[in-house]
Amino acid sequence: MTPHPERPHRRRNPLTGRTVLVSPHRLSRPWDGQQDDPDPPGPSYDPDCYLCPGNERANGAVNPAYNGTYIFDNDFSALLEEPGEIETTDPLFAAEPVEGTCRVICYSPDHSKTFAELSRAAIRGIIDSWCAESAALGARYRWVQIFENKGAMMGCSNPHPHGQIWASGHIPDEPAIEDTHQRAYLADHGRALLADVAARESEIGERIVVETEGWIAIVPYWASWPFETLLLPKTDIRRMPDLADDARDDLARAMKELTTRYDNLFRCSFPYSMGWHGAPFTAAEDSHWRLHAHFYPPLLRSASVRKFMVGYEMMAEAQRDLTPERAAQMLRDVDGVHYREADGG
Ligand code: H2U
Ligand code: ZN
Repeated sequence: MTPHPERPHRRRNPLTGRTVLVSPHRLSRPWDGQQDDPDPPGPSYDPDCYLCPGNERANGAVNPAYNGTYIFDNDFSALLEEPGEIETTDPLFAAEPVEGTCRVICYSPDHSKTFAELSRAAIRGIIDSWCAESAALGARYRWVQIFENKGAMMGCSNPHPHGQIWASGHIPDEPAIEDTHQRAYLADHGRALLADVAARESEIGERIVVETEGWIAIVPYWASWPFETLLLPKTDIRRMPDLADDARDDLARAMKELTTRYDNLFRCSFPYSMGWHGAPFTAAEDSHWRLHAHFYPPLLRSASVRKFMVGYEMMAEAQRDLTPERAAQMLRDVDGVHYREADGG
């Protein structure tokens, strides 16, 4: 299943049609295991944090004394509910109006916790909030983008565990590209693309990072980031609000294990951008869709040594040295218990 494991080759991403150049021969020796010292845990409450319970935000609003998750409208929303008037058909300077709304979701009142350190029940609470928000926003907008920027390296403004939800009347570029490719795959093969991916990867095994009864997380065959993963349901689930009670519990288990393995790899709060893609909230046919999450972590060799997507990646196509198979193996080899829990912290 691994083409020319020691020779440069190109792999195609069937979700996007993009290509990654894999150059395994450049990794002549395995990584030497050097690790940075883990950061000490921060305080559970930070009086200067704009997400902690009871604190004032940048626009003067005060957060309630919340438990579990807390969701509010982004004080600096990138999308506005009223579409503008702009419309131009100029082929060089095209623009169109947009409408939407942006929300912020605090995962926990505890400022010091990373996603992986939250209890399974707390993660289940986040999943319930994601489902409720997608259902409510999906009734008004075609696309609901749930995502998280984690860590300063990914441009996250605050270590307090939180994510974002942006809903829009239009379907943005990335999901639009995935829509096209999933639709074409179903037309060509009679099966949903990601249903086939989940089934084949479960069978092959070498790219699996976490597998539960209903979910599978893999370093995809076509991953461009070193430790990129794709989290998929094994059954026909198309959108977040379709998740039944037991599938949510099982997802909480899978996400806790996946994020724990990430944190344990370099013994740090593993930075990443993650986000959910599911069928758009339109009346259109959507049997080609499967709900899934992408995790795009920037790290390569340690808590401080990152992969840069520059040069060849910007000018030509994505490139990696470490094979997805080896990355999956490294994530499988670390402990399933978070290092801070194991250290008694
Ligand atoms: P990050 O998840 O990338 O850190 O972004 C946090 C968001 O929180 C960001 O979109 C919003 C910013 O606009 N925010 C508020 O809504 N209120 C605040 O008081 C500060 C930050
Ligand atoms: Zn805080």
